[in-house]
Amino acid sequence: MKTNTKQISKFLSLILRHNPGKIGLELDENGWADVGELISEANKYRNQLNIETLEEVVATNDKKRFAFNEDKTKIRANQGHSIKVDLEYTAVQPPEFLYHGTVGKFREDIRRKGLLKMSRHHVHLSKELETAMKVGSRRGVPIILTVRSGDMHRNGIEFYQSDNGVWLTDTVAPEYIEFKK
Ligand code: HQG
Repeated sequence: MKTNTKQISKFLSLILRHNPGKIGLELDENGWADVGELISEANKYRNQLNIETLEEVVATNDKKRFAFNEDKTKIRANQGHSIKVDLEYTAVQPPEFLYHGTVGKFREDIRRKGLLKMSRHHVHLSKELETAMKVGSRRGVPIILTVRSGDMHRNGIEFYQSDNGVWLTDTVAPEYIEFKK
């Protein structure tokens, strides 16, 4: 079956992370939407959304953006929300260094203020350099910042890992960031 999974993924990101009200949907406090409700509300706006297409998107999404609960009656985004939801993360010990991909025009602001979560719940960091390169490339020529996450953790700052492997923290103060050049 070939459905337009990319388009559905974008639509689900909008609804499950940012604006469920757009299709009259409500998420519970942990970010879950009822699958039946999502399908019926979404189909008032778009065609082709059914349990099979949802399953396909959950299984094949390049960044594992979405997850079902155990009996597949509920679905939520794994991270990236701008609306307030409690994803019940537990704090975990980070690796010694994590990377953040951004672009040169933000460098001076980040040097002064550190990494801020902007419109998301957390600052997003990755263990792999390559992932950070991809994240930065969304905005132009990427620059990579190295975050001394081990030092942050030893100083009592908490880190979380989303279900799809993104490292999350509240803010990264400038003293923990290594700027090349
Ligand atoms: C920058 C995508 C100025 C920050 C990606 C970034 C990732 C500052 C932008 C995920 C700043 C925020 C997250 C400061 C941070 N001054 N700029 N003090 N602090 N910034 O999109 O990390 O497709 O909210 O460098 O693949 O780029 O949504 O964060 O450029 O995993 O699943 O402000 O989003 O995943 O941008 O990306 P974002 P991000 P999804």
